[in-house]
Amino acid sequence: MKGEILKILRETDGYVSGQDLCDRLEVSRTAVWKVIRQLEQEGYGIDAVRNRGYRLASCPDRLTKEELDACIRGNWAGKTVYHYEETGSTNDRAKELAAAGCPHGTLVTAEEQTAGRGRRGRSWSSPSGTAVYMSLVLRPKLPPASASMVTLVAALAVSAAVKKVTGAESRIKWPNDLVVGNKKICGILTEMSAELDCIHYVVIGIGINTGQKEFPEEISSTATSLFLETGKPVNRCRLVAAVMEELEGYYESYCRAGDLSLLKEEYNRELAGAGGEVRVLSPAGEYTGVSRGIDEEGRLLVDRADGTRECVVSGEVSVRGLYGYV
Ligand code: BT5
Repeated sequence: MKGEILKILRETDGYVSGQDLCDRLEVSRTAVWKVIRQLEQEGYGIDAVRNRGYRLASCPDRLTKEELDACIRGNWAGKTVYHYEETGSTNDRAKELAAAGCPHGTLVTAEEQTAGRGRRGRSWSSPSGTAVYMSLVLRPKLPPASASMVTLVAALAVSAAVKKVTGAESRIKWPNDLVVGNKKICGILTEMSAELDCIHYVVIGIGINTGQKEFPEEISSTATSLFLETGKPVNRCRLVAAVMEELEGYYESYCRAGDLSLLKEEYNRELAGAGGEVRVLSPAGEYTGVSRGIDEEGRLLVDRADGTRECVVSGEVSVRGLYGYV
């Protein structure tokens, strides 16, 4: 009921009468009053005025299930939310839920991760309360080879959501980072469970640096947060909701085409370093070339000095600008 009351308060411009809340939720006045007290204890500012009712004056900067349920308005992405105050990795929780049969679009979020992961065993700095950690379960009806494209779809969605909610212009560093200026604000980790010809599920894990004022020394020269870039605090709940909303649109384009042909142009417009020189670091060796953007399968096209074109598949490769991280 807490979530429903929050939702009504949020959607109402001005006051909602206590009676109105009772009628809509079919509960007693005392029950409503108890929930209002609970919300106040959690840091919500609620104006209560005799004969007028209740009005939401301010929200705490906390992610809670109730807040998320009230903010997320899409058709399927984030319809079911599992929120943890603290967990090892939201990707691990999402994988457990997916293996147990949770629906497409189930979202897992956390206020803090104690074992946040990047790709290939790297770690993701996940302090409490100052960033977004979320993982979404998807069940695409596409062959397993298509799953890596989901990372690019998610990058487009996060970039659009960041722009909408904060005004910040981020760019995509192929395949799974978002950068503002030359520093990373978001990383995406896509994991999958599949058989040879069918995907059981895909989990997209997204970490967005929203409020950090500083970073651990080892990443301080490559990492930044939206707060550091814009000088303004970010409403994390709205950001999560916007990512869900954007993702629905991009994901549907991806599924309709079965590849990125409908999204390629937009992705390439958002791509950092397109037309510039990059260094490709792969297990087979290192080479440089000019980045020409992605093809419809999400591979990065790199023209080498000898005139040959490489189609770089994400996975074992890293791409760096010649003069730094981007
Ligand atoms: C990534 O890996 O960028 C994917 C990160 C995915 C994190 C999310 S949070 C929710 C979900 N649950 C998880 O456990 N993970 C996902 P990769 O490209 O391998 O980059 C990792 C590297 O980024 C590290 O080795 C550091 O150099 C750097 N790094 C670590 N934490 C960072 C942070 N908060 N901001 C910017 N850079 C960071």
